[in-house]
Parts: sequence; structure tokens; C-alpha cells
Amino acid sequence: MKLGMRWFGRGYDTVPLKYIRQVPGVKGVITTLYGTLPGDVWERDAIRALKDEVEAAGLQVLGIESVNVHDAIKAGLPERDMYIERYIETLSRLGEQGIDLVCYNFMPGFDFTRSDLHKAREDGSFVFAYDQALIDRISPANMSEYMAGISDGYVMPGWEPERVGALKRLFELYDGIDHCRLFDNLVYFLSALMPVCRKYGIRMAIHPDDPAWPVFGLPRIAGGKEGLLRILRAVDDEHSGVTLCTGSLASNPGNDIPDIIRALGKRVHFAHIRNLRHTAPGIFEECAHLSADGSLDMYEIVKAFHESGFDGVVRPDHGRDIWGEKAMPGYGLFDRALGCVYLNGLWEAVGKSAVLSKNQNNQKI
Ligand SMILES: [Mn+2]
Repeated sequence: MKLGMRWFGRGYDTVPLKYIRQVPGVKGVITTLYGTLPGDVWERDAIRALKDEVEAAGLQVLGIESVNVHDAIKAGLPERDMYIERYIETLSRLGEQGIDLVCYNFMPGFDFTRSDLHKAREDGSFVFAYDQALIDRISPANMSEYMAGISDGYVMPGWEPERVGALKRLFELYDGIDHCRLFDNLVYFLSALMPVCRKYGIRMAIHPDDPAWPVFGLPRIAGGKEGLLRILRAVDDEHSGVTLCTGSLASNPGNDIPDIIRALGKRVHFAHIRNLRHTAPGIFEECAHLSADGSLDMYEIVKAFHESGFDGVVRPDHGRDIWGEKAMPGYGLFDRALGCVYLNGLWEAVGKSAVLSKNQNNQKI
């Protein structure tokens, strides 16, 4: 695996690249041009400056998270072709710079949703939490104000004010769009992207829905094994793959994460590995990466990645807010660095155990 950390760019991220460089095993960052909006064509100079800055710090740009998809594409509006052309242009400019991994999501309107970004835990740390009953009491039109109110003045990825300022219009946009239409729109979009992806070797990696069920009545299509496999089969090209986000998928306790990893196999292009704690149906909170701290068996998850021959980019995901760090909720340095260290340990142990058992089997023969 190639271990990286998410970095939002100078002026947006509280964590300097030089600190990320010091986290054991970290080779690079997964980053974006945070100031761009869905539908923008990324400037060549800005991409080059971002890459130069990362490389000057001794790191690589391991991938982009995200090149956001304009809602006209998701909703299948007449102007989608223009926005797809722009997306293709951005991909070709990334490809020219040797950037070959792009994470995106196809959730209508809303990105990841939480009811609390600062839930106090018994150990004195703070975590993201989700309670469906609480979300049900919030009017969707007020959701952007709600997220802004709980994010300490930081702009959360996916919740940029320019992007969600027009939520009322957004609901009109998706009126009459069911999951079948949304799926068709995704296939139309991905099919159009494949030639440029083949040209530059760019792997597109769809991020699962988070939480892994419809929110505010909007359709969602990437919440579990069947949905993801259907997406991969519909555009059966190795350049179309998945971001295997353990935490997002596991928000639905019915999702068996190691089984999903094995089922998707080589089409997993990127991994977000973190744990979470189920509290009750529709209620969960995030936690430390450690298996014992949450509901997921992280050893089994890493083992499934290893056995599938996964050699792509991995990053830890949301961390707890610990040790008084002042940072964007979920994206401080401290707990994500602990997550990296833990993932390194699991990966080394799983790899060496596999060699050991292979040797033992050979001796028996
Ligand atoms: Mn994720």
C-alpha cells in the first residue's frame, strides 16, 4: 500500500506538509484545489503549483480528492455535456502532470452528513457522530447552516458555502430523479470519461455514500456491495473503480467490509480506512482507528486488502479531536497520525504472517 494523508492545501489546512512528512510511512498527500467549485476547469498553473509545493516538502501527490461533480451532471440536465467536457479537460490537465487517481462522489447535493462534529467521548476526545432522528428534525434547506454552525468556522469538504448556498434550488433540481435515473446519469458521465482516463492512465474512484442510505429523500446508489458492483459492471473498464471507505460503508451494519473488499478486488483504486462505533439503528459515532475502540475488525479489513493484492493508495480517515489540537474537525494531525501508525503495524503484520504461512505450507509439501 502507499500510505498518504489528506491535505487541503495552504491556507485551508491547519497541518503543514512538513509535519505530514514526519508521519512514519507516509509517502504523500491526497489533495485538491480546495478553492475550486464543481464545474470549474482547473488552471494548469494552479495544478503545477500544488504539485511543486507538495514535492518541495518531500512528498508526492498520490491522488486528488475530489474533483467534484456538478449537480447538472448528477441530475442529467441539458447542460451536463458542457460540464462533462469541463471535467474531461480538468482530468487531462491532471493527467499531463502525472496525477492518476481521482476520487469523486455521486451523492445528490449533499456530501457526507453528520449530526454532530464534536461529540464528547468518555476519554475526553471529540468525534463526528450521526443520529438519524436528529437529522430528521432538520429541514434540508437549513442543513448547510447547521453544518456551518457545528464546524468551528472551518469550511468542511463538500459543504463549501458557494456550493450549498442554493439548497432549495437543489431540491427542485432532483425532483423526479429516482435512483434509476441517478444511476443512468452516473453511467453516462463515466462512459464519457473513459477515453481521457485511458489516455493518461487515470483511475476514477467513486466514494461510497455517507451515511450508506438515502438522506433527506434524495436518491443514493453507492451504499453497499451490490450498488458498487453494479456501477463497475455498467462501465466495465479498469479505469472506473471505487474508493473503499470503510467508515462510510460500515455506517450500515449490514455491510460486511472484508466481503466487499474481496468482491471488488482489483477495482478498488483507493482506500479510506477507519473504524466507527454503532450505537443503535441509524446511530453511530466515529472513534480511534483501533479495532477495540469501535465495531469494525480492522485486522480482518487490512487482511482482506492484502489478500486482494491491493497495492493502491490508502489514507487514514477522520480522526478524533485530541490533545487540544486546533484543527478542522476530523482532520487534525494527531489522531490521523496515530491512525497511520496503526495501519502501518497492521499492514506489516498481515504481510509477514502471509509469508510465514506460505513458507510453512511449502515445508509441508
Ligand atoms: Mn471516506
